[in-house]
Amino acid sequence: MKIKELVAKELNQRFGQPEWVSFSPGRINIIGEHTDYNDGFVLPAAVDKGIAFALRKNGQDQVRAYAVDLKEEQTIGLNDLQARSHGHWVNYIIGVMVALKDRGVKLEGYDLAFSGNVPLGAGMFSSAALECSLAEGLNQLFEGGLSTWDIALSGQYAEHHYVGVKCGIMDQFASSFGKENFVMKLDCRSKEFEYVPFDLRGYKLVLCNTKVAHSLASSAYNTRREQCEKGVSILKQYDSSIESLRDVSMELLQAHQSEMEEVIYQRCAYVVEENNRVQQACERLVAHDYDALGKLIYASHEGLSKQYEVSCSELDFLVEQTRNKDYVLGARMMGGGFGGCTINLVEESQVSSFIEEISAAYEKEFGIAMEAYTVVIGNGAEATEWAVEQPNFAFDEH
Ligand code: GAF
Repeated sequence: MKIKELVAKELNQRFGQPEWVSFSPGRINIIGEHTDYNDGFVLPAAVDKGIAFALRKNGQDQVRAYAVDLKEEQTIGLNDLQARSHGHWVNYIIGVMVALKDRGVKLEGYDLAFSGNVPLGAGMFSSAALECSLAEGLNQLFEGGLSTWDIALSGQYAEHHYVGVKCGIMDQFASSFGKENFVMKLDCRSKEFEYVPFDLRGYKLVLCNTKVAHSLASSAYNTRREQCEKGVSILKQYDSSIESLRDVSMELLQAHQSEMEEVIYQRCAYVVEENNRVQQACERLVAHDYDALGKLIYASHEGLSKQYEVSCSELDFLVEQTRNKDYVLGARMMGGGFGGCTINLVEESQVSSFIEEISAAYEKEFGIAMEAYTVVIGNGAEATEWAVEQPNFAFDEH
């Protein structure tokens, strides 16, 4: 059963007929990691997998929320939008509701059921998909009139204040603005972006999921952000126009290397270089110069692993395994790090043997059955009125 039908059916069985069903996708990122919160550039795209919500008003002063995949129901009082214990899935729901209320959406009581087919913890950002799917669904259910940027920013608000990760905007942006067959080059400072045709001639992007998610991910993420800010505060003394690492050149950074701890210098150097790589990668993608694109992708991994130190042995192993395969042009860890996926640029005709070989090697090394996906680029967040979308949909088990 398709995911939208599944959540509609679950909502109907538990609470009643859905009014709106929303869907928002996970994302990939070709290059530009940890650049978004430094006001830099990113090159993400939405995928064809994500999170769906079915929603209906319930005329009560509470929200009844059902997590289909966890088989768990929670109740949220409309006047009790406090965060629950750290890591609880309900915090995503509460965070999005607070963000929408702050933007003037008049929320009433409602019921929801949600489910996902984006692999959890795979670094394809299921949490942004969840936030943006709910935000768009509630926006329609309560006629909030919010823009696509409002949806993305509401998701980011929930992440910052209710999940505890001071993330950039890349994931929620990609989940909201994604467009089939396009990647997006986003300037995270100006919020301007362009859709770049995604037409990999003879190549495919393949994700290899390590199936590990090391627990230090969110604390290390916030620490990296602070280290970048530290670098900026040092450099600002020499040039007051510097607001973020986006404004810093390698020359300036090198000139002041001795004034900062080595770790701060390495973090900053990675970000400055990665920003340059995004610009180059975008040009190489458009020019169908995949050899050069692949080299930039490998260089990104080097930086993430050695300078930014957000990789882990599983991700490094998967990247190393590609080095002697001449049909793989580039590979790197993707997303925040410490687990999740690698993204690989692979010759189309070799995709199956690539997956077979790398899975066997990974299992031998770590005893974990890796998962692989060939990337299909999809559209961003959307919501449809369910009765209109599915006039003849029969809830026969009700
Ligand atoms: C996570 C964050 F949510 C993004 O904002 C981004 O910083 C990414 O890590 C690293 O590029 O996905």
